[in-house]
Amino acid sequence: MQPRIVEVRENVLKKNDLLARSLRARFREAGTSVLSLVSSPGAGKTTLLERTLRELGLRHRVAALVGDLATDRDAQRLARAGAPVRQITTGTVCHLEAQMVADALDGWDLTALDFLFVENVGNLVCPSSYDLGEDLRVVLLSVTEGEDKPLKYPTIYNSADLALVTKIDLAEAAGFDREEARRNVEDVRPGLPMIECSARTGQGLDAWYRRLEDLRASRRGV
Ligand SMILES: Nc1nc2c(ncn2[C@@H]2O[C@H](COP(=O)(O)OP(=O)(O)OP(=O)(O)O)[C@@H](O)[C@H]2O)c(=O)[nH]1
Ligand SMILES: [Mg+2]
Repeated sequence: MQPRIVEVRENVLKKNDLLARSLRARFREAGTSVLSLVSSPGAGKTTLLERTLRELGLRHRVAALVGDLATDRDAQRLARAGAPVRQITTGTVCHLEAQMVADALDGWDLTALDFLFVENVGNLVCPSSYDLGEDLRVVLLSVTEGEDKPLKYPTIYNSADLALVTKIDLAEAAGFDREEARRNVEDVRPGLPMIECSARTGQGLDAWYRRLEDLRASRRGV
C-alpha cells in the first residue's frame, strides 16, 4: 500500500504545480505583485496585513485573500482596512492550494490590483509543499514562539523568500535571543533575508514596505 499513497500525493502536488504556474502567468500578465504569508497560528499574519493594507493602500491598489479552517473572522478584520478581501474556508485542510486561490479570485479584475496578499492557514508544515503562484513567500517567526522554530520546521524556511521576525516589541519580555534566531534561520536557509518588525509599534515596517516597493519596481522592470 505504501508506494500507492506516495503516488497519489505526487499527483496532487503535480496538479497543484501546474495550476500555480498558470496563476503565476495570470498575475504577471495583469501586473499584480502577489505575496503569501505563512507562519504558525497566531504569529501575527492578520495584524501585519491589517496595517499593510491600510498603509500601503494609500499609495497602491491592494487586496487580500485569507485562508482558515473555519470562520471569516480574519477577513472581517482585514476588510476594515477598506481593501477588497475574501475568506477561503478550508474545512479540514491545513493549507491553501492553488485551486482555492483560483476559485477565490473568480470575478476579480486583477489588472485593478497592484498587490495581492494571501494569508495562508496558520501551519508551519503543510503550506510549504503548495505553490500558490506567488512572487514572494514570506514566513513569519514571532518572538514568543522561540528561536528554535527554523531548526524544527526547516521546509517552510526552505520554501520562503523572506523571513519576518514579528512582535519584536515583545522581544525583551519574551527573553528572545535575536542572534540565536538569526543563526538558526541562517543554518537552515543561508542568505534568507530577515526583517525584524512589530505591527503594533510600527518598528521595522519601513524595511517591509521597501521590500514591497522593490518587488513592484522589479515587476515594472525599473
Ligand atoms: N505585541 C504584539 N502583538 C501582536 C503583534 N502582531 C500581532 N500581535 C497579537 O498576536 C495575536 C495573534 O495575531 P494575528 O494577527 O491574529 O495572528 P495570525 O498569524 O493571523 O493568526 P492565525 O490566522 O490564527 O494563524 C493577536 O492577539 C495580536 O494582537 C505585534 O507586532 N506585537
Ligand atoms: Mg490570521
